[in-house]
Amino acid sequence: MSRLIVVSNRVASITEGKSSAGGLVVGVLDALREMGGIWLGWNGEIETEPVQLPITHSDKNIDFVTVALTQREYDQYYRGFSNGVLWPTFHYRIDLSRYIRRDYTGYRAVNRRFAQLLTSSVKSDDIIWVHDYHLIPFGQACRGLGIKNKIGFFLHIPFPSPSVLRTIPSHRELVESMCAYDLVGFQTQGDVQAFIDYATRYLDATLNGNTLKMGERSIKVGAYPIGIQPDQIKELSKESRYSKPLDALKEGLQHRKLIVSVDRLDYSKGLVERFDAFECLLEGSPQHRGKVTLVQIAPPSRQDVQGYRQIRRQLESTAGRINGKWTELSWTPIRYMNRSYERTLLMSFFRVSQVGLVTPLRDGMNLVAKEYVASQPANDPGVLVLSEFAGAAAEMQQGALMVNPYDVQGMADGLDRALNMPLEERKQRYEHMMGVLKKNNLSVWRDRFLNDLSP
Ligand code: ADQ
Repeated sequence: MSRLIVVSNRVASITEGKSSAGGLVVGVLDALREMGGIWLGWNGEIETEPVQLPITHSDKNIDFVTVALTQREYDQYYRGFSNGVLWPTFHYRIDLSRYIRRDYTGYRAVNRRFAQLLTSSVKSDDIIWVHDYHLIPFGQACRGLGIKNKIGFFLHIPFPSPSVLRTIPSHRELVESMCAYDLVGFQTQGDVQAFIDYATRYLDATLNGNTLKMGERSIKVGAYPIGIQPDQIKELSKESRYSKPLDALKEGLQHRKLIVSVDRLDYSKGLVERFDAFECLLEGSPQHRGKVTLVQIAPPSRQDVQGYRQIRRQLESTAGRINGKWTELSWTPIRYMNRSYERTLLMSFFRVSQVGLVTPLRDGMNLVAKEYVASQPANDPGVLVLSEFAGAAAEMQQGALMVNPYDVQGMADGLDRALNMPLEERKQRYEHMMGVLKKNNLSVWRDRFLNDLSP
C-alpha cells in the first residue's frame, strides 16, 4: 500500500492529536496513521541562521519532518506574500493586498526548499497531499526536482474570480503552477468554477468532464467540502457541562438569551458588521434590550500583518461604542473576548446558546458553523445564522437562516427571527443540517480526495 505524504505550512505537534485539536489536524493525522507516511512543513519557529537540516521525529507510523524559517523567509513567504497578498486577495480584499516582488520570490524559494526536503525521503509510490495557499507552487517545485508521484493540492480558502485574481501581478505563474498537480480540490463548486474560468480563459486549458487539459498535462478538479466529526463534537459539547467557566457564563447571563460567535480575529470574518447588526437589533426591537447578550470570542491572529492591527482597533472601538451606549447596570450587551478557549468549552458554549452567529464576508468553508450545529441538543436546538459568503452556505442553506453580511438591517432581522423561532421549526432545521453533517463528515472529505488522487 502507498504511503501518504502531507505537506502543509504548519505541522501540528503530535500532542494536538487529542481532543483539543481542530478538524483538519485530526483528519490528516488519522489518514497518516492508517497509511503510514510523512508530515512535512514549518515548525513555527524562526532561526537566525539558515538551518539546512530538518528535524525529524517519528511517532506511530508517522515521520514528522519540520524546519524552522529564517527571519527573511518568514517575512517574505509567510507574512509578505501568503498573508499580505494571497489571503486578502483570495478573500476579495484587494484593498489590503500589498504586493512586493521580492516577497513573491521568497515565497517561491521556500516552496522549493520544502520540495527539496522531500527528495531524499520520497518513495516512488508515495502519494503527496499539499495543503493551502502557502504552498501553491510546491507541486511545480517537486516536478522540477524530478518527483513524478501523484500530487494533490487542496485549497482551504476561497478561489477568487479571475478579475480579482488578476490584481496579483504574478497571477499567471501562480495558476500555471497549480497545473503541475494531478488533482486540485476546492471547498465549493463556486471555487472550482472560478479556477476553471481562469484556466480556460487565460491559460488555453480545455475542460473535459472534471479534467482540465493543458498541453501534455491533465489536472482533475473538484469540490471537496471539508467536514467535521459530528458525533465527536456532540460528545465534546456535553463534556464541560459542569465546568466553572460554563457556570460563570451562565451566571453572567442571568437567564438572558445568548448569541455566540467564535472566530479568529480576521478581517474576513465580518466582525464589525456583525456588531453593527447586533446594535441595529437593539435599536429596532426594544423588546430585546436587556434580554439578550452577544458573546464574541476572537483571539488575535497574525498580529504582525498590517490589516490585522487595524481590524483589532476598529473592533475595540465599535464594541466600546455600542456597550457605552446600551449597557445597563445589570446588563452588558456585547461581551467581546480576545482569547481562545479549549474546544470542549467552546462546544459547551455553543450548546447553551440560542443563536450561533457566523457572518464572514468571505470564508473557504467555516468549520465553526458546522461545529455549532453539531453541538446543539436535539430536543431544544439553537439557530444558526449564516453568511451566504461562507463555503458552508452551499451545504447548510436549507437549515440555517441565511444572511448577507453586507446588509446590517438584514442581519438584525435574521437575529430577531432566530431569537423568536418556534421549537418545531428549530428542530426541523437542525435535523436537516445534522443529516448533511453526518453524510459529508471529515473522513468522507479525506477519503474522497485521496481516492480521486489515486484511484
Ligand atoms: P479558519 O479561517 O481558521 O480556517 P474556521 O474553519 O472557522 O476558520 O476554524 C477552524 C477551526 O478553528 C475550527 O475548528 C474552530 O473551532 C477553531 N477556532 C476558530 N476560532 C476559534 C477560537 N476563537 N477559539 C478556539 N478555536 C477556534 C481555514 C479557512 C476556513 C476553513 C478551514 C478548514 O479559512 O474557511 O473552514 O480552514 O478548511
